[in-house]
Amino acid sequence: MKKYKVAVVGATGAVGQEMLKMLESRNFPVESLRLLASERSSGKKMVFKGKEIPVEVLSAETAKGHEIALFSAGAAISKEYAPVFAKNNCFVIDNSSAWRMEPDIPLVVPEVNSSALSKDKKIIANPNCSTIQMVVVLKPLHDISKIKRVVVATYQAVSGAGGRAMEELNAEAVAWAKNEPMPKPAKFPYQIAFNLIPQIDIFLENSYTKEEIKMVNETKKIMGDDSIRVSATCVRVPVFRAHSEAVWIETENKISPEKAREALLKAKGVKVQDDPSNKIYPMPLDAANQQVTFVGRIREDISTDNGLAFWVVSDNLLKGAALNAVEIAEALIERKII
Ligand code: 25A
Ligand code: L14
Repeated sequence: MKKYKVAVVGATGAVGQEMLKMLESRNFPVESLRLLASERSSGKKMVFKGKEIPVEVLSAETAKGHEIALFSAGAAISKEYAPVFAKNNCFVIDNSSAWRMEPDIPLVVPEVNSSALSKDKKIIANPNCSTIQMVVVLKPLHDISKIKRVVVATYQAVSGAGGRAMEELNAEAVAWAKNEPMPKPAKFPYQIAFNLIPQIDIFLENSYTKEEIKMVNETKKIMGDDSIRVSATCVRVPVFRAHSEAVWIETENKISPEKAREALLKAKGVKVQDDPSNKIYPMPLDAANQQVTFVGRIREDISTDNGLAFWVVSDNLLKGAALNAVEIAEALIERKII
């Protein structure tokens, strides 16, 4: 089997570290691996398959000689460097929001739309974490009967905002336990420990946040259906890993909870955890570090005719980011694109 020259850009970040773990645990065919980050990380070493690899500084020079690059260094870095890698004949799988809504850039969740990948599309966007875990559950239902409307409330873990955000929750919890003064929030606008913050990313003119509008636009693009109406409320919760979502959908024809469960039991990347009488339902503590998306609490939405309600939980750093990126790379190989 052919092996590939792989680079990870933003390797030291919360998502970058998971990218390394996914490449290793899924036995991705790696010929060589280069780790790139900002100057802050230069000189650090990271371990891949038992070997230490030095972290190098991202530059026009280190952007050469790769076949697949996984990016998670924020939108500004992606805007600047993804085209440089692509020009060097490298497929870029980009975790930031920089390219997602560009019409010519595929936005891919392999379970849903790996057919969007092609040889001439060197930059590929990895969707927003909350969108990814929602669409892997929506797609099998959409295939039974067209989804007309989605209402979703998210409960998003702090790791979505990066490594320093995890440190912030930890420091606040420690200060609380020791009865010490709360450190001043830095990554979040308010204390997140023992609190909820109904704002992720900036507010837009229509009073939704940018995160909420990403869910609206990206869902339509990935599902290939502009007519799906989506409304989201995104909330930060004091959880380290795994986003949760309460989802309500309306379909063209009625889908019974039994039929939905049956379809989801067969769906790739999805695990049904739905046995209320035994208190079985998905929770972030159980979903952390798992490579599937969990769905439970599947029931009829009694407030409308053709409605379903359910609860979706997945590790935002894995299926929401690093795992989906590596799965896109695997799909490129499977489809003989690379
Ligand atoms: O623009 P976006 O798309 O909204 O993304 C913004 C941020 O969100 C995270 C990621 O943060 C990103 O920077 N992110 C993006 N997509 C995500 C997703 N789907 C996502 N998080 C979750 N899900 P992060 O902290 O996880 O990772 C940052 C990584 O990017 C590298 N980087 C930053 N600037 C770079 C760069 N690489 C190359 N060139 C640049 N100019 C960054 O490397 C990290 O790998 P680093 O060397 O800057 O950081 C190494 C260590 O230093 C800590 N640190 C970072 N900033 C500071 C800091 N420590 C002190 N002070 C700082 N100001 C990091 O925690 C890391 O451990
Ligand atoms: O668009 O802060 O991929 O939880 C993912 C993490 C947006 C912010 C994205 C978070 C980011 C989100």
